[in-house]
Amino acid sequence: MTDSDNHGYSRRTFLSGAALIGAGLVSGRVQAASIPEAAFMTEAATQPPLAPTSGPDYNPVVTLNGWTLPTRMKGQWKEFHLVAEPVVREIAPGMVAHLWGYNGQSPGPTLEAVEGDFVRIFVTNRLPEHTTVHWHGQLLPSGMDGVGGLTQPHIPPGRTFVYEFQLQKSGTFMYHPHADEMVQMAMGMMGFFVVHPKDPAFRRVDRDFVFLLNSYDIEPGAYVPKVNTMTDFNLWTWNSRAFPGIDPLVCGLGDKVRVRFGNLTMTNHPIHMHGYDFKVSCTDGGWVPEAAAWPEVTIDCAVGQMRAFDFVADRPGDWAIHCHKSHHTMNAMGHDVRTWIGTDRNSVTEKMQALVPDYMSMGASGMAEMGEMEMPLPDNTLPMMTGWGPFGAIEMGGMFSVVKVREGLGRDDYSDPGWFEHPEGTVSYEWSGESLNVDRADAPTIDGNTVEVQVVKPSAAGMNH
Ligand SMILES: [Cu+2]
Repeated sequence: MTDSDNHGYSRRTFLSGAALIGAGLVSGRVQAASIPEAAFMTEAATQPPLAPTSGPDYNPVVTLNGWTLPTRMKGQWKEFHLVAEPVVREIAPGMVAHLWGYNGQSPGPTLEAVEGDFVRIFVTNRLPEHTTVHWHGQLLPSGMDGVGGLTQPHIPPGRTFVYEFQLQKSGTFMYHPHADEMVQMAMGMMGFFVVHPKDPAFRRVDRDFVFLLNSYDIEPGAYVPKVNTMTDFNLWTWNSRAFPGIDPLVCGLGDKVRVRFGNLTMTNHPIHMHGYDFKVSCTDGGWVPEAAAWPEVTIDCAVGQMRAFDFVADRPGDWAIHCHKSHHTMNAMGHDVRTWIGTDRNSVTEKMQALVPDYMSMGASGMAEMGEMEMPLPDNTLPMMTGWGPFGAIEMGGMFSVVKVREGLGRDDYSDPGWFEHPEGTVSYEWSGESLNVDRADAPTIDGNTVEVQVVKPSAAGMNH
């Protein structure tokens, strides 16, 4: 039995009837007779893009460490079913967080549709408190805007609400609660919403990556975010993942590539990509006309904004992409630690170790050693900086990933190709020729003494944990 049989008239009749009454929104309620099954995702791995099965062709997006929600057509309506619920999200291998999200993950699944589509979105609330969903950036009837108390009653726990509207334009959007917003967003409730152009050729790219910038404050060893934190978060994430848990952005050589992101944290993020310049092509307000798209290598994304940039992946390599705030490429750390650079702490360390065998002094020559050492950490905690590359410790965390541009990839191949094999003679190398005296007669002094920089590297023999 088809859906239209349920209602005793054919889909064709319904479509022409809807055309007669205009938008078809009135008859929408009659059609919403059954709730589509909700799909759930249990994995944090990037899922293959979901190609359209009806309507105009489009190039589906790839949600980093996420997925796209399957839809059901019912007459002219494209139906989605979001379930707001507590979820367990792996932030990176070695750490999971107890968050709130949608359909098994935080962020929720990406919603994809086409300009002109009539969308009907069922939202079931399985949270312990009420919620709503706001469709950030969409042009829609005021009563579908999802602001609890202002445009609709809140959705109580255990109940389902329906949102119906026609997508007025293509572009880059997101969704998030507008109910107990500070708590619900601090707990991870958000998702991406991409509306593809009706014309499949319009601003088309070969690979289209999306992610949300989010942040959490989870004490080392804990599982639930502190929801009252205003700015001093300790986990800076893309799609609720921190490096090295963020999948690479895999691109075929010569592909047209788009990277889209939205910011639902409490501060701005200058997103910087190495190896290329790119054009800012889309904001949350719509497409930037091609002639006006300005070139950048870093694009700042303010709170509540969305940005997309385009480039042609014509330079093979492993290219870093990251937030340029250096604290946002760190995992959990204390921010009130003293600076010890340039000090000699050896005598203090010896005395301290006599009292506290585990005492360790670090930082006298910088903090790079933190990226190399294996310090005991509380359970369920990520190291402050971590990750190994082909040349050693990458010394990053948080909002960091790698754009991997390779020759000869299959069109839909997003699997990690491994590390880049650099052509001979193209990697920075150590000078092995004639040495130069780098000592300076005018080296800086403190109280008349030359500043001595002691290099203290942790090792099994030389340093106690
Ligand atoms: Cu940042």
